[in-house]
Amino acid sequence: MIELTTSPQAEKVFLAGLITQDLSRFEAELSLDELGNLAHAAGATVVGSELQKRPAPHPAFFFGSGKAREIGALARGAGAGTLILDQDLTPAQERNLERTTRLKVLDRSELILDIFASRARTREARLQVELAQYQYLLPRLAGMWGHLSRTGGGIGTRGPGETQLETDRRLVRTRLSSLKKRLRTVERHRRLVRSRRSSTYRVALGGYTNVGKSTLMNSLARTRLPVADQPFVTLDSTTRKLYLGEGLSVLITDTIGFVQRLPHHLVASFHSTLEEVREADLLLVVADASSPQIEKDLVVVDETLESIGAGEIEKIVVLNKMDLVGDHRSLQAMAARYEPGCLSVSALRRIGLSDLRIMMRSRIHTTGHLLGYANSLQGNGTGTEA
Ligand SMILES: Nc1nc2c(ncn2[C@@H]2O[C@H](COP(=O)(O)OP(=O)(O)OP(=O)(O)O)[C@@H](O)[C@H]2O)c(=O)[nH]1
Ligand SMILES: [Mg+2]
Repeated sequence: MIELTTSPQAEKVFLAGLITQDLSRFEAELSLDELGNLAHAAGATVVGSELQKRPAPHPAFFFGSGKAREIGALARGAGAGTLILDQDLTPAQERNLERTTRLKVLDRSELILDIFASRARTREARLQVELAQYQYLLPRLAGMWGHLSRTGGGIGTRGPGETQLETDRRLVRTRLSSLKKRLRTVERHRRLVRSRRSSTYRVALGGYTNVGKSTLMNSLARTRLPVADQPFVTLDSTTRKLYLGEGLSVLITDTIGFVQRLPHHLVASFHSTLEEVREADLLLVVADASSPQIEKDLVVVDETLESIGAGEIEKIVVLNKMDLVGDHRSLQAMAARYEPGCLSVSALRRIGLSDLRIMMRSRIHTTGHLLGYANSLQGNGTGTEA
């Protein structure tokens, strides 16, 4: 287990969001709770929050301008130096809000990008996060320089600012194309490794973040992947051979989790990591059975899988953390909703794992021959590294 703690000088942040026609108060509150968890994962302390009811975001200020001033005063009064918005902002909204509230303003995408940047460990994950960050930055450069020339004001700021903007745009574009080139090399390597494994049946763990995917991988395949009660602990993919009994072995991959409104830049730049999911023959869609949000989370997972081209892959829904659910009837009712191909387990307490292996075997027997996986159906590996 890795330690992910908040530093004593944690940045104090205030959270804010909208209740709109598409988002009820209850949903907006749950979403704000999740934003709080994300802020905590980024090392911040949440000192307060506020929601405003509006049919749609104000095009210039996001909130009404009076409400924006009020939120600024509330946040500064609570000691916050940063305001984090639950929805995404246009570059103009972000700039106007910074001026009105006199706070540093971040939106949900920036916060998620920040967590990814601090957690990325492998070369591939770092390249992918950097690519997403620069893509996010590019349309905002103009505002940054406009902002500087306004605040700096006076002689000598505007001209150099604009020249600098062109220079910066060029630098960012050059960096973007170099990152894309380096990622293509990593992707080629990954494809090569995958093509060597192409005769073996592939299973991928997918699901919302923090539901226990890596814990399940560790329990099934005897890996020692980092696990923590934090979102986005896993940002890479790890593949191992897994023996399922009765002469069947498969490759199993643990990878990145999803969250609602995952920034599209991130989904696009994590293309090669997510390819491990897209190319799987079977997905174990892991869900947290103890979460009050389970149904909504599963909808987000389905939508994300669809958006990355993995919507049609065979699935088993794994209701994890069953040890935290006291009411077994509600668990059975939940499992019945996702039948056929759903079962309850506890990855941590190793409950239900044999049933999961049996269910996987039966799926592979139904589809593996059709897919021509001779190795899977004859292998006898023992969970060693692939
Ligand atoms: N009680 C209980 N806790 C569990 C179980 N499985 C996982 N956890 C806990 O849930 C938290 C998240 O587990 P991870 O395995 O890191 O979850 P993940 O889905 O890989 O999360 P990310 O990689 O961050 O997306 C950790 O604190 C685990 O100890 C379970 O069956 N029961
Ligand atoms: Mg994980």
